[in-house]
Amino acid sequence: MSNAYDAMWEKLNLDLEAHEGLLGVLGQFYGDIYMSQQGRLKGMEYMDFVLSEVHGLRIKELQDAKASGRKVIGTFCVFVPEELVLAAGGIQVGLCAGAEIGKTEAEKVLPRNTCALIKSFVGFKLARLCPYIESCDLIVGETTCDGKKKAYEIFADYAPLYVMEVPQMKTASDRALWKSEVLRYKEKVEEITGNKITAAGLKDAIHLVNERRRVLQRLNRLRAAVPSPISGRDALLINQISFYDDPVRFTTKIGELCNELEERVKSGTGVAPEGTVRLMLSGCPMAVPNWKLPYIVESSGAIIVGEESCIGTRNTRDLTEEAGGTVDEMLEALADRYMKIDCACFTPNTERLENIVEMARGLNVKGVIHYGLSFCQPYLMEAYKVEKALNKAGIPMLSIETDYSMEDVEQLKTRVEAFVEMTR
Ligand code: BJ8
Repeated sequence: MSNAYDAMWEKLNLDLEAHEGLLGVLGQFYGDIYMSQQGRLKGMEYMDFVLSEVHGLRIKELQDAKASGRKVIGTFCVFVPEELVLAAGGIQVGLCAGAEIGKTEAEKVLPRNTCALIKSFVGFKLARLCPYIESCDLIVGETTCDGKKKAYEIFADYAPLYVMEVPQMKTASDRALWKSEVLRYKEKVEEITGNKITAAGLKDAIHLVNERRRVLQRLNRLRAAVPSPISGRDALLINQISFYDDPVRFTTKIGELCNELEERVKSGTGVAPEGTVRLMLSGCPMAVPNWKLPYIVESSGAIIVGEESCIGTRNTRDLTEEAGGTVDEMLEALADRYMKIDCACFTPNTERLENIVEMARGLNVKGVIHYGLSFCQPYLMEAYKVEKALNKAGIPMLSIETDYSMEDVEQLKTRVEAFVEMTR
């Protein structure tokens, strides 16, 4: 079946047949998981539209921006400071890595026991399925987990890659290293875009990214109400879309959706039936279109009211200080803000344990589901300490280890249902 965007995708060297298959599966999956929900907010129509145009209109916007001289930079990790790209007139997109469609291709170059997220981004590139990757003038990797670090060495043979060094600890020398990496990246962004980052440009960019974080914080505060006015699936989708939609438009649209949520909270309208168990997710990021676990949880008598994840509060919790006037003051503020990220790649990582307990208490949840992707050593190992910290606070935790395949859905559902009953 031909599509209005075929010429654009062909120009981007996508495998058109396989890509059509991907869009077909995505559409069906979205219909089953999202459109089947009851009592959705009117504001979610925008998300439905963005998702339906995920490889169409948004890619066209990126191509038009490129034609006017702007550069597109892709990232895989919330450590890469978007503010620098925006300050230099570029566009940053998060490269999603939430589907297993390119797995066969990925396993030709990666060991099979690699996490699904890594296999996904390598697979998307090798199978020529992602118009975002193909639109990028630069892709930025980072030295977080060993899997990503080594996979980038292979990925670099196929795409223009730059790697930022992220420290593993949070001592003064780690902070100094990170600041020097922020500076090195600033120079790289200036070189790629051909634009010098000015104080005025950086100030605007910091404010813009903070505004997007603020609106997502507002969303989090509103969904914390009892009863929760929005499903966890919809809130996750909003967070996922925040990584690639235009930041100004996205912030406006989520502001409107929050107004609608406010009305629901005022009138005490919840999205789920009375007695639905409030749970929180914690762990590895869930990139588009990874909706497997949220769907299982929310069709097992529970509602997800928060995600302690990079596609969730880890990305929105901390704002960058906006008081700085010079480029250097603002770079210091950026370095400080990003060093607060409590990824499991850090050791020790006690802030994460504290943040999880505080979040679970604040959200008034009955339990936490810890989500670890198979072969993800940082999160799977840290789950032990997370469980200990939560149990000490009297909050039960269920640890799930899975990947992107659908083979274990029934088994997961049985475990989640038992956990939901236990917390009840
Ligand atoms: S700051 S969580 S986005 S690194 S799941 S690839 S850790 S083996 S994604 Fe992440 Fe940045 Fe940290 Fe956040 Fe490795 Fe684990 Fe795979 Fe992972």
